[in-house]
Amino acid sequence: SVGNTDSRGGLIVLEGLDRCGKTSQSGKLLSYLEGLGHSAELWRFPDRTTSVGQMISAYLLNQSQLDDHTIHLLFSANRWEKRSMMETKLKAGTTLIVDRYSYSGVAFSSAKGVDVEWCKAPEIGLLAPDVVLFLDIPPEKAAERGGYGGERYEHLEFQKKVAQCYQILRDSSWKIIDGCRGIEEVEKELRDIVVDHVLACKKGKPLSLLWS
Ligand code: NYM
Repeated sequence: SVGNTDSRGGLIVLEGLDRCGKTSQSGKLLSYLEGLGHSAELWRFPDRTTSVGQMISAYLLNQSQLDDHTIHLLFSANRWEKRSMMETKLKAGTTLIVDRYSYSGVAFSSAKGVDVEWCKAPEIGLLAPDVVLFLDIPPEKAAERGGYGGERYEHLEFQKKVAQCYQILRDSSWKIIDGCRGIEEVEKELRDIVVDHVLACKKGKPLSLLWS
């Protein structure tokens, strides 16, 4: 038998405000999936290792100034430069857990006043996530967690605007997760959702493209 040559990995995206717990939960999900014997990798955007990523990093660290549209397109380019590798990995059966994706791109830029449809346009044709896990936490609560790293965007007033912009991006691929609970409780909820989606992908759910 040729086995499941059609089975692919899942594209699992975590989104939310800064300090919502995404990064810790992404790591936990990776260990969990690997423990179950699935092939999985942890990815994040921005990917600061590429030359585009280094320009983004300098901007976030306030070491450079860029026009709002310019930085938006760099964030998008940073996803486009990873698109083919992403598709290759998924088709080879590896599940990708991705810490931030196009929704961060649109939410953070439109929070600065850039038109939402303009923000979405360069994301069209990127791979659509199988599920978006949105860790929902009020901006005030995230700010209380402390440790905003001092990068651009990391202050309460701006995060409130980002929260509103995320709202209008919600669609049927989103799961809204109450991120105010303890780390283990959130982890437990995420595990079941992710496993369901990984299995659906394995069984042949087709890949689709943004925005769909
Ligand atoms: N960010 C992230 C954007 O503004 N646009 C994007 O497309 C992405 C992926 O970068 N405050 C913002 C959100 C974060 C910041 O992300 C850096 P992180 O997860 O802190 O490295």
